[in-house]
Amino acid sequence: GGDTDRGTSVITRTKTKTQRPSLYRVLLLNDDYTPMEFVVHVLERFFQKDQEAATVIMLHVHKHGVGECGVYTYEVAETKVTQVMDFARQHQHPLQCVMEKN
Ligand code: NFA
Repeated sequence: GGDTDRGTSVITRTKTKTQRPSLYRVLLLNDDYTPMEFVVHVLERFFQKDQEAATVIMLHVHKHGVGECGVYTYEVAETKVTQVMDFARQHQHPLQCVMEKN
C-alpha cells in the first residue's frame, strides 16, 4: 500500500496584518507677538475647533510654549502646517507650526 501520512502539512496564515499609517502631531509654538485672537482663529479655521476648545489650546501654548492642534496622517499634517505658516506670514505674524512623528 501507500506510505503512511506522517502529518507533515503546515497551516499557513492567509490573513495579512492591516498596515496602519504612521500618525503625526501638529503643534503650535508660542511667541511674544502673535495676538491670542489670531491663534484662536487659526485653530477654528484649520483644525475644526470650536471657540472654547480653541481658547483652551491657545492658552496651553501661551503658558507651556507648545501645544497639540491635532493628530493626522503625514500628508494631512503637512498640509495643515503649510496652511498655517502661509496664513501667519500673510498677516505678518511670527506664529510657528510644526509636525512631529507620533
Ligand atoms: N503669547 C502670545 C501673546 O501673548 C499669544 C500666543 C499664543 C502666540 C499661542 C502663539 C501661540 N500675544
